[in-house]
Amino acid sequence: MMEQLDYRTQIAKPDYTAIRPYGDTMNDGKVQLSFSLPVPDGPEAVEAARLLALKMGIVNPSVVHHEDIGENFTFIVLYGNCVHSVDYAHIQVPKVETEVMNFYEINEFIRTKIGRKITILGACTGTDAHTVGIDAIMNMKGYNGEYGLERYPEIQAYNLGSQVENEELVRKAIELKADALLVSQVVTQKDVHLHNLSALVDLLEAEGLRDKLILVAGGPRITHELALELGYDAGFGPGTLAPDVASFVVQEMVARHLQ
Ligand code: B12
Repeated sequence: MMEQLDYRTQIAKPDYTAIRPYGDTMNDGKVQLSFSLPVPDGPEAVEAARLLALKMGIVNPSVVHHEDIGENFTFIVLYGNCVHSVDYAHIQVPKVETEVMNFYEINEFIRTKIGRKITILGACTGTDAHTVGIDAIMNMKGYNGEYGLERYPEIQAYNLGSQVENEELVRKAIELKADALLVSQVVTQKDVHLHNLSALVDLLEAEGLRDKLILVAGGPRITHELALELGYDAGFGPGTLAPDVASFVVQEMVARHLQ
């Protein structure tokens, strides 16, 4: 039987109940993997990589690059065909559903629906020293064409920087009467982010503050689903811009009568 073709692209239509990676023909399962092995470079390293790929469900694995990266470690790049598929049609992912407004709409929303300036604190907490993510959201000059929250006339934005202890963040939240806390976690080694994010929720609950403010987590490995599980109101991942967060915060404040 002839495959069904999309008239614009002339590419066979995928079966959404069994999605596989796409290389150059539908369902070919083509993937590229890269990883390091703790063994010296050589034919044995290449064979080890090939055997591992087979165990991962990759058929016809072909190592296209291998390189000594020092101290008996080898960097590998291989291609192959993934034989597994997933049912895309039935995937449901929790996501932030609020409408994203622009800079002007957000300030107008605050003026008309909240009626006062709001206070937002941002910090990269615990031992995490990666400031670039939280700066992208907070900094006056902004990121990727969008002003950061410090630029918003209706928002008093305080960026506390990196390696901020949860206790210090809570102390500042009380002092500045924060409406929202934005917490950045980039390092996830040994699940340090999970412990740190949960500890903040516990502290806020102990202070009777948790329900009185909007709590948002963000970082490259943070999803909305994870944030909800940890007791946050929302989670934002890679590519987030200030209006995404600000839109959520102000609409959530109104929905929860926190004006
Ligand atoms: C720059 C960098 C550093 C710099 C940080 C400088 C600084 N002032 O920030 C320095 C050199 C200090 C550093 C140190 C380390 N780093 Co580093 N670093 C990076 C690097 C290359 C880029 C990170 C970055 O700036 N991204 C750009 C920003 C814009 O993206 P983002 O953080 O994802 O932010 C966006 C979203 O996630 C979201 N977002 C982020 N936070 C928040 C918060 C809120 C509330 C919201 C709404 C949204 C939001 O919005 C942002 C904009 O869209 C990454 C690798 C990579 N390519 O990502 C490694 C990386 C993050 N580092 C890593 C590691 C391991 C370390 C060290 C532990 C290394 C070491 N052994 O010493 C140390 C840790 C230091 C510490 N105590 O934290 C690992 C983390 C692995 C892991 N999963 O845990 C990475 C992934 C590198 C790697 N592949 O191994 N690092």
